[in-house]
Amino acid sequence: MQHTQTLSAESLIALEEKYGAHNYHPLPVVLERGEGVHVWDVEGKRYFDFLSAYSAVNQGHCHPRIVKALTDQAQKLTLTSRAFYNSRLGEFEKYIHDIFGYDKVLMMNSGAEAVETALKLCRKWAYEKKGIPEDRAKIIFASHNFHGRTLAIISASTDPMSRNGFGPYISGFEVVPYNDIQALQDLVLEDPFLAGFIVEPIQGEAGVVVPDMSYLKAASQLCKDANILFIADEIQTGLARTGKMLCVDHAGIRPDMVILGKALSGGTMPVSAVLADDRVMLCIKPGEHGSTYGGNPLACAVAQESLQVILDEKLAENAEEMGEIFREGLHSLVTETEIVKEVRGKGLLNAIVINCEETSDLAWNICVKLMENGLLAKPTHGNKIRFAPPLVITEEQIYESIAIIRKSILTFT
Ligand code: IF1
Repeated sequence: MQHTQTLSAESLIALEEKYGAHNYHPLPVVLERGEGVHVWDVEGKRYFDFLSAYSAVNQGHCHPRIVKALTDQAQKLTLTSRAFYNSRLGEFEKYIHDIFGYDKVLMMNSGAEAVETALKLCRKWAYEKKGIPEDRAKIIFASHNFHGRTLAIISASTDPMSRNGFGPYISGFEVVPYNDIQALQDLVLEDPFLAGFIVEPIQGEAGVVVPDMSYLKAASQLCKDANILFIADEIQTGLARTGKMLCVDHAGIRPDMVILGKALSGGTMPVSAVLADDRVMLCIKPGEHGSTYGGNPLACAVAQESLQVILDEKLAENAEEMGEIFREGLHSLVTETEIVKEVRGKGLLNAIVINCEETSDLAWNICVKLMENGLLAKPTHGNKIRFAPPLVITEEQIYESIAIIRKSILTFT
């Protein structure tokens, strides 16, 4: 039976308050429908979505081709487990091999699961191929990283919100300052048990921190010279978000492992993947890793169409072009008003740094004003507002969004 909306926003919020865990602090808006760059709340008000579910909706909300792939497959076969073969996985594995050029892929569900998979592959490779003594492998993370919320991943987090109160932590991780090649080199030269370096090519959660493009290339070379696996977490930056298919493409490097998630399914269902060559991927043998839903036929059907939409609609090129317009359109705020410190980003992964303490509620209040003016965005780490619309956004929509953002911010000066 068609679900007809009867409850008001207030009553729906009250239900979440009463019956749901309080692990988020959402903006006071209740969304009911999405299409392209727009979402509508339960009162029928339309918004530009400038979060894209943290870059999971790069192809736009409810993209018709992706929804069709979902519904067609859902009426045939959704899940078999990997106890048996299925008719979609092998075809998708070759498809993603042909796009990214890695020997193999290991399919998982959430981004954190794929990151955990990459960490396990890295340790296995260290013991079986690099010859590091059992249980001595170390993996390097960058400060202010965000790779998910599992106990292993938060054990390497430098963010008190993500980490505090969840000990004891998992050992075997080192942290170096992000975008500091000397610090990475010092560690690499002194520690013989290093197995890998996992890094976001642009740090999303930290507030869209774009490193020097020389950093990624130098870090990749350092790892190669020291026989350490370079692991790129492209869960948020990948799949055309920064103006290239992978963010590392801007630096012209080929990581030893690439981790994908979010927009891999166009925002329909959790699908993630780890890409690697045989020398790494085959270190995990049958029965040593897996998941009930990993590589299910529904996920493969959706992921294949989601990737094809990115290619067919040239979303990377559009992200590059619209991103330039977006930053250009907002740059003058830095000189026009005291409250904007910086406008930064790459492609359509951008952020505005608000000139206030991280504890201030100014960024939040600006986001409430943006919401009133018909645009949804969310602060990250207190004083940065991330702006990441679906990559299908048109030039006209970008200019309309710039006007809303300017108007909203200038009401605070
Ligand atoms: C939340 C942050 C963004 C990610 C990168 C792995 C994962 C994520 C680079 C894990 C997930 C999401 C998680 C969500 C909010 C959002 C987020 F604010 F948490 F940090 F985008 F920046 N690597 N990011 O960005 O993927 O397991 O969630 O599928 O946890 O609040 P996941």
